[in-house]
Amino acid sequence: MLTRIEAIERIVGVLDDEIVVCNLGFPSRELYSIKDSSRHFYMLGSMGMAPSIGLGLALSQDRRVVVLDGDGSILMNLGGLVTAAAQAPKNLVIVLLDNRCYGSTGSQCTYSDLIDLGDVAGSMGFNVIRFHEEPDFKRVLQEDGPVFAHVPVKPGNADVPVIDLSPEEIIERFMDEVRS
Ligand SMILES: Cc1ncc(C[n+]2csc(CCOP(=O)(O)OP(=O)(O)O)c2C)c(N)n1
Ligand SMILES: [Mg+2]
Repeated sequence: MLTRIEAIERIVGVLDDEIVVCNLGFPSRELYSIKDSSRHFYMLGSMGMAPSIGLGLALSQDRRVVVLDGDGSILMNLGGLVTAAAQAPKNLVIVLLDNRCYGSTGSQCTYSDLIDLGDVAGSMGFNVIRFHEEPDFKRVLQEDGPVFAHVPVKPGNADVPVIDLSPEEIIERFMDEVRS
């Protein structure tokens, strides 16, 4: 099984001009340390909102939107996922980096241990792609959306620094990118 940063590295390796909305905490720090881009929106503070922001972006422009989310955050706003499934934009890809815990705050267990979030997303109408060992992210980007890629990852965070951009810098350059 990959660590979260290894999975993010592989995703970044296949991205072209997709827009990325990334879960808060270590996932965003890890993405930032692998590669920074004006195409990246690093969530700050709010768990559960990345798919909702991704949905709005997918509905309002044509580029593919890749949401990198965590199990704890997905569970905090399952309603946002239902709305995304019901709106069903073809250009929306949600990648669940499932470490079965709140990894960024000390790896306390989530209920992802008890329920299968791939099954939950499938019952909502997502095109679910499941991975176990080596994820094929090229395939994830080729499928019709809305896609829900379930990627199990090991608990633990990489030793990466905090993001040295202000919230204003993150949103302003991101919105310039999206409008262009
Ligand atoms: C509403 C809310 N509750 C708690 C927190 C504190 N918090 C920040 S990140 C995080 C864990 C997120 O877990 P998950 O989405 O599974 O991502 P992981 O770090 O495991 O990749 C928590 C509990 C928060 N930011 N917002
Ligand atoms: Mg998690």
